[in-house]
Amino acid sequence: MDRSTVTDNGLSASDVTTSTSPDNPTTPANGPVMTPEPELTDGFHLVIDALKLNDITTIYGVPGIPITDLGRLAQAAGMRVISFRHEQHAGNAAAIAGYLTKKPGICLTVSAPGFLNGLTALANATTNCFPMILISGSSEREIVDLQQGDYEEMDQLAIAKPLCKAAFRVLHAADIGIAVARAIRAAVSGRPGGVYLDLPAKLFSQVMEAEAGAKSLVKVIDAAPAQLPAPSAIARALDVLKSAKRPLIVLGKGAAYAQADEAIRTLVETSGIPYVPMSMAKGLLPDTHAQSAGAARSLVLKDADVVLLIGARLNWLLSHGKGKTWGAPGSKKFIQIDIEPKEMDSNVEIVAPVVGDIESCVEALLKGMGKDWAAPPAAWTDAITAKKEENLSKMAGKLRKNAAPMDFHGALGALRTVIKERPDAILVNEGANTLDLARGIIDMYQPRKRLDVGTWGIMGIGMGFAVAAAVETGKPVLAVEGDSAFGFSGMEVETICRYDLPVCIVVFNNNGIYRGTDTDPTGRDPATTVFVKDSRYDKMMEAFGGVGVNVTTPDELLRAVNTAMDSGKPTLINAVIDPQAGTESGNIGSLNPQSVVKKK
Ligand code: ADP
Ligand code: TPW
Ligand code: MG
Repeated sequence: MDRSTVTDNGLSASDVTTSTSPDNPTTPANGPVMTPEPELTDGFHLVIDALKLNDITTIYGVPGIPITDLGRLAQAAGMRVISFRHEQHAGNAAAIAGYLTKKPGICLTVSAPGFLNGLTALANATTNCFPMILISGSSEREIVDLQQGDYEEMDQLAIAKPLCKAAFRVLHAADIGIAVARAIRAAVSGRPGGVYLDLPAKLFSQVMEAEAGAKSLVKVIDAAPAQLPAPSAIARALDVLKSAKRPLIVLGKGAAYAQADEAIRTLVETSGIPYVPMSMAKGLLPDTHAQSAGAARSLVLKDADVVLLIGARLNWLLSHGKGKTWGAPGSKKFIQIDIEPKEMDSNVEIVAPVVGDIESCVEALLKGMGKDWAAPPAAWTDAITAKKEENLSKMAGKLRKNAAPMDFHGALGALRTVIKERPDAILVNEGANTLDLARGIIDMYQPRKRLDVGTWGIMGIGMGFAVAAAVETGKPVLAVEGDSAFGFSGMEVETICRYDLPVCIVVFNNNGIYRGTDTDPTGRDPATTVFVKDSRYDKMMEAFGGVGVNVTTPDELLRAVNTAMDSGKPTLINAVIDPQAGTESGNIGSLNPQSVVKKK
């Protein structure tokens, strides 16, 4: 029997609920008056009650010892419990749920191997500033600490610590309430990120009086308090911005996360400053906005003299704020809005650091700008518009090609139309060419609708993100996946079918990683980057009762996606892409070291 179903006193967990049974006799028919039995609760129920008290209503996870009953009881208590086939995808779902809702997403795993499977997602969430809590069962402390070989023995707390913002272990049922509260606050306050909560098996069956249990719970007050910028920091930032001849705003996913959509739009429009969105900030303002310089990105990064970063780090995705991308050395002044003070001067000097939450900072800037803020010089904005038009018309021709086999542009041209017509759909995107080209080609129109591989460029987020996007928002999801990228989480198509989610997956099937044309020089094996030729990923979806479609032209692709999205049925479209069409590493070939040594 699953150890988790039996409590210390031998009752099954459901017997010791916070039952208010009316037939709990206080006065036996003939006998002395007895004090009523106190109602009991246990660790299982306290965890669930603590989450619910804090308005957390969904758990993503994989069941097993010691958390099987936790999932069952959570479901019985009205929570949504989404069971995955692998913890990494449950973790990715929790992370992106956190990003979409500003409440920590919950991932629930079993001890050691399940925990480790979830850890990649926890680390990725922390790296991307997504709030999530990985709750993992663990084995008995006494045995683990003496390394006596318990079932799934592992010192999970120590392993999780360097990969998250905070890590806590709970040993007493009476501490569950405060531990959950701390975990929530740690995940969402300041810079959001991953938190680990270690719950040893014994904790779940610890019993205490229900009344004391209820009192031990904590509803977090103001989990992510506003952090106001100093007025002097705002004045300094405005001075620098005012001096600019060629100003630029860079919007990052921190800005999208902040849900300060109106304030950000007003700042952009009041200032008249052109902006570029980072990948997941696309749609914060519609990509078709007149001030979007996305299609002239190289030009604006190189030529801008003052750059206002809003929730975007100067990491590799922005070439660390220096080098060729950013033009002549010393030609830039950076203003940075971020909630994390340590982010300032991470790569280059920040002449005007503005530390605070984005909404407060943007509102303070707006107030300081007043009504008479002068728009940037027309020479600057006109040059950007001209470059944009040139680049967009160059691209337009490529997008209309209705050839078979498809190239990336032809196929993405069709998907661009889909999102234009269905701007509230959520786009999940991973791969190399499939990612980089989709990011450039598919315009986004609404905030937080583009979810992708983020700061690490991690493959495998696809199905986890797609599930959570559908569950959390109820909107249709379009997952645009390289064939390699899809393989990392492909088994979760069963999960998508099981929960009957409105997810349409398009696999860009070019027979491999980057291209499908490599060969093993020795002629023995397949090349390291290629897959089975002409695979039919659509059959995977059919295996679980979903709809599978094979398409070879952009027109067919467009029709198939529209049908899928109208029906809301789980669908996988195998889009046959020319195996020669891609380039090594997509747009980041420059980061890919290649051997220059020729062996004889
Ligand atoms: P991108 O990859 O889109 O460039 P990053 O993940 O590099 O974005 O940067 C996001 C930044 O946003 C992080 O430095 C994070 O501290 C910051 N951030 C997240 N939420 C907020 C918020 N509410 N207020 C201010 N800064 C935030
Ligand atoms: C967890 C390395 C980056 S992109 C990619 C891999 C394996 C797949 C690219 O092929 P795909 O796309 O998806 O078919 P396309 O259109 O170019 O053919 N493991 C992890 N993360 C990363 N980033 C890798 C490996 C990688
Ligand atoms: Mg591929």
